[in-house]
Amino acid sequence: MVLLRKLPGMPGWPAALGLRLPQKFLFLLFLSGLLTLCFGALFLLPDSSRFKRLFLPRRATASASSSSSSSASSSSASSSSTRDTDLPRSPPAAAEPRHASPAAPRRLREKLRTVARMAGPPAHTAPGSRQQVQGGERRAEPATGAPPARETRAPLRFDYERFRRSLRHPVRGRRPGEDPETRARRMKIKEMMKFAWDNYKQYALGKNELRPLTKNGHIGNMFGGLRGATVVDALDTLYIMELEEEFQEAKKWVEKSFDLNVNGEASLFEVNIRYIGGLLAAYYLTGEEVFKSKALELGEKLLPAFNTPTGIPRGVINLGSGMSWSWGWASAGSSILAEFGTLHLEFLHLSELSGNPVFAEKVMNIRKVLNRVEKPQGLYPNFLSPVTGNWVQHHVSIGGLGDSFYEYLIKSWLMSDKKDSEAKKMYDDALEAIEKHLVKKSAGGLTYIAEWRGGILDHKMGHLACFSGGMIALGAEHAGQERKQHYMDLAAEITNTCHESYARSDTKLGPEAFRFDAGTEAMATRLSERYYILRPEVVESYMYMWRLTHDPKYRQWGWEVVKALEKHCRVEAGFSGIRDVYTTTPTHDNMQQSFFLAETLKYLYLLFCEDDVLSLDDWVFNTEAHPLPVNHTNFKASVQ
Ligand code: DMJ
Repeated sequence: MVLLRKLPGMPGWPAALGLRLPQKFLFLLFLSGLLTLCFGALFLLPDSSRFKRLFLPRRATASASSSSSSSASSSSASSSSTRDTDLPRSPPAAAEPRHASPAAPRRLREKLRTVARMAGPPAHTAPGSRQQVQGGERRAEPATGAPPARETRAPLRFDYERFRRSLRHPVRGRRPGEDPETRARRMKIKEMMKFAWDNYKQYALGKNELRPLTKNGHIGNMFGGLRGATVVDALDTLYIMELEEEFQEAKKWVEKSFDLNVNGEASLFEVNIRYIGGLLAAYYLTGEEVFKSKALELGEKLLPAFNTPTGIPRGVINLGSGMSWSWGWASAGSSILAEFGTLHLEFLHLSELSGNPVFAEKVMNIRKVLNRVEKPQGLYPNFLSPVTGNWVQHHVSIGGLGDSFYEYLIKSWLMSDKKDSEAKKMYDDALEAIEKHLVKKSAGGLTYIAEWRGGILDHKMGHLACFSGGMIALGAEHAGQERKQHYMDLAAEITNTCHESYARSDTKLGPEAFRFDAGTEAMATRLSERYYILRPEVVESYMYMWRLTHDPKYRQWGWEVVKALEKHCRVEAGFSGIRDVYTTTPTHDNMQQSFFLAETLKYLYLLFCEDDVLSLDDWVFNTEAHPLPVNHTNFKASVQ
């Protein structure tokens, strides 16, 4: 229209053509139609068209190309043009992740060469997702036309039989003669698992968790409309404990009722560790295809969360629409270290089983971003911006918000059959910095790991941080000769401190967090930190310490936990968390957490098994205690 404006002293050009008023009107009508046609044609041009790139705003196209690229971090062009105001706001109903601490607002081994090797022969990468820019907010939508993993599989398949033959130990052990007491204790734990499962099945099958007091089910808002968290979390424990009938019940539910076509906001982290981890483990243990195909299908649904300028995924994803958000409580739209840092093990297996490298590429990119960013004093803060790739806040913790990131570094190395030397180095460096800045000894001689806020120490340890005894012992096995004993000692000291947090309570169960200040040692000082929700971390460390030292005190300590669970947490219809560990008549929270079946009971059971049951030579446990095989590559055979 600017072109048609009459310039002073010059006739307008329709007038210059000597047209009358009706003719002028018709001419203008024709011209505007022509313009509309030309402009519309631009949008019909294929994505790659140079014209489209010339006319459309740079940011939208950049994000489209960055998301389809396997290495999102390299799309820094798009990140530099994206302002913070483009950050998604969290949806009002977004839930907190269960691993978050209550005080905080609840909580390339051989580089890409190895990824390619682990992910199998080159398969074509699924076309990436497109990002939608809506009302100033960037939201991810599912890859339009992205074929599911099954269709992108290379013409090779995972040879399950060959994989099983490669294991160094029978999965459920050889069962040599053993002392009757150990056997009886193991059988007791098996009975507890059966009791927990039977009650879930009777009152809550298909819901996510059992409410054992009110005898009904709980759905919650962590899993984006997915159901059956307890079923999927329990599968491998039922299998390992040889609860055959119960395992078949759980399998049948997965086959018949596990619906992945849901529409709701899920925690990327929780869906990955519980559902993908649980399904993968069930597949590797049994070879049942249904577990593999469900894991791959669900894995595809998580991919849009990675469509950010850096490739660091956001914490919340709508499994139906593929839109993703950061948690509302995470400062400045940041992503959480323990969440985006706890995808590596599962995603490598998704690539291995599908033949589609996209999963491995996503997590290798996370590592690339983490390696690039500067670490204050060598430490990894808990909040990182998925837009800039920089830390948002300097809060460091080996408990909630940080915990399983460190666990996945050492386990990535172990799972790669000790080839992923980059992960090992990252773990070694991180542990060195943690030891230097966070590890302290109390006046009473208890070793603990404090939290760090921009250089100021908070002398508290969360129950979640108690997994670290086991992790440090696992890593110590592979430290140089001179460091090995040092780390074994550190692991034993931390495990002892966590045991003290149990021993000093009236119930002999530990609080959610305990402190070392104002004369307090290994006890909760705040009312809000006195609860116990059937968490596994302390018995997890007992299990590793037992396997790596065979010191009988760890079995003894584990048995004390069994007795305490029976006394204070067992109710008429299942097991329940308690609200205060410092009273012998605690009230119950009416929740049987799915991780009680996945982790707490599994680690207790393994504590009373021979070492060849789920041998550490063959398996690594994901952070939800789902076993994933170590030596898992090179099991491809031609499709018949
Ligand atoms: C589990 O879901 C996992 O262990 C996670 O890493 C954090 N903690 C809970 C159980 O406490």
